[in-house]
Amino acid sequence: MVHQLDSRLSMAHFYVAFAAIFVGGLFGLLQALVRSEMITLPPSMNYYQILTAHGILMAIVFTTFFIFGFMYASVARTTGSLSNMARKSGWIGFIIMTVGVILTVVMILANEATVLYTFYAPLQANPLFYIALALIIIGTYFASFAIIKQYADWRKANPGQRSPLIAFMAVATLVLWLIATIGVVIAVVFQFIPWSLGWVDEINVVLSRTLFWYFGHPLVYFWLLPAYMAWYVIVPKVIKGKIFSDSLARLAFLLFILFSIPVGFHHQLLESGISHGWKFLQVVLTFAVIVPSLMTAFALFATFEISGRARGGRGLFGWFKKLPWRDVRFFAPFAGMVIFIPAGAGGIINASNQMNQVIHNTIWVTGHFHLTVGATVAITFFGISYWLIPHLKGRVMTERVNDLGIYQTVIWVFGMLIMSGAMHFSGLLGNPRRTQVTSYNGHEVASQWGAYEVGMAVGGSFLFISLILYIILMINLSFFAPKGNEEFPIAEASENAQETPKILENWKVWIGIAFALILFAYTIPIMDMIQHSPPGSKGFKFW
Ligand code: HEM
Ligand SMILES: [Cu+2]
Repeated sequence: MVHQLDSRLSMAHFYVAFAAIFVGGLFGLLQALVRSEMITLPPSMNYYQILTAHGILMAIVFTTFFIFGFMYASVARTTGSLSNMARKSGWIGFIIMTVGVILTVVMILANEATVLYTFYAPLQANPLFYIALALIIIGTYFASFAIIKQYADWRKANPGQRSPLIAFMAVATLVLWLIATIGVVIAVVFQFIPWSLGWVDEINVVLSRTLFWYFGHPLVYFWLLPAYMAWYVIVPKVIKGKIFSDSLARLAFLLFILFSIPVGFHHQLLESGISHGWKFLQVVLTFAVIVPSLMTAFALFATFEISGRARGGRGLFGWFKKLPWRDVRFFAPFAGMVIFIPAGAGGIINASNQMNQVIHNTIWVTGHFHLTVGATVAITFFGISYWLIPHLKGRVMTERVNDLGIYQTVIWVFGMLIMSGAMHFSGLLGNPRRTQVTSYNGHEVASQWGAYEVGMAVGGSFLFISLILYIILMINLSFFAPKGNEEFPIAEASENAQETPKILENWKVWIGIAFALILFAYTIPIMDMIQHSPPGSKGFKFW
């Protein structure tokens, strides 16, 4: 059980996450309808304004709040209830993050910050927008402290013992987050805030974008790793199996830290001011991430096969049928895993220098991240919330909610396949992303995009229907479901696996290697950007 005081902390995060995904989803639907010319926005609303709000509410607010809610619960479940200090730090973090979110949204709705969620210079927002973003990040530092402190206390109290896997994974995810946010904090504090306040006239654009992507790429692993926590530790228990290998799981997480940070240039392949050699190095490091990804796929399918065979599945694939397909706790994360296969393949295309030239800044890219974060991560989070919310609220997920949850997942998958498929195909035909009107006066090339944009609107409508169902079910599970005990499933490591080597918990070694790789990949290009920078840019407001 998770202690009641810790449940409250988790639930506070979930409420914000649910509100964010609902409002953000509504904006997403509006965007899809506008692009397909089914509606026009009222004059008080600007397309790029809601696009900014959608990006931030979905990619930053929903994910971050859900992740911390899940991490607090996981750590409290496996290391015991949070210490007073950790819990206090968690609440301080929650309050700072929430104030940051409210201020961000207010600035966007006031049309003072229509700079999209990447807030690329030289677009310039109101200083309060950047200050609000800084608050969100500072809040996460209190939250990270709470979780890392709890883990450190556990290790002190249990010397020589292997820490609970899910707590280790939470800490690994936060190590990644803490290293990654250094980049965006430097950009916001030393570049954007002084520039937007008028203390300096100009901003070094390429440096600001580099610092953004130093953060922006590992950010995607900050979303993904909590989904992996569920895949590695929770799903095996749901299917009554064991964790295939504790050490493999730990090693995979550590490799994600190493290989996800020094690769931000793969988002800047078409950007001047960075020489080809350094872009090439980072692209090579990008592909290294395939290693822990395949390790994960291997370990998960091994668990599925062993568990399916234990239930009497025979033959090459007979075990597959024996998996608990009617259990949303398994079905949703499994759907996420399957979608991750084409999503990951698309990512390999994006990261490849020449192929990137074809899809760069087209809506293919948007299709890609709706498959990865919008489908894989979001669906896994849905799957988690079906059992975690009732567990935290002392209620049970009824069979009816389970079945409706499966429908909700299926509608989301269906909507995402349509919307994201349309985005991928029309992107290949050159359809730009982040563009309100794409008919270009009926130009021949643009006329091919119309049908796909209708597809995007249809897919987006399914997504929104799924979202309404999800919110209803979450309200039910939080406040109305029958009282009782819902299981928080945590699997054990297989007894056949080998002892986990001690080095895997030696953080100094791994953080040291991570910094060495980062210095290797970034020092010279960043010195270059500072020494040979072109004249800086003043701020622009196009809205
Ligand atoms: C109801 C479900 C959703 C719908 C209908 C939807 C729709 C859209 C559309 C049409 C765009 C492209 C707009 C353009 O480039 O002109 C977009 C962008 C985006 N979406 Fe979604 N989306 C949904 C869910 C999500 C989820 C779950 C996430 C992440 C957790 C997400 C993250 C993003 C991001 C980061 C952008 C890019 C914003 C930008 O370019 O600044 N979306 N969405
Ligand atoms: Cu990336």
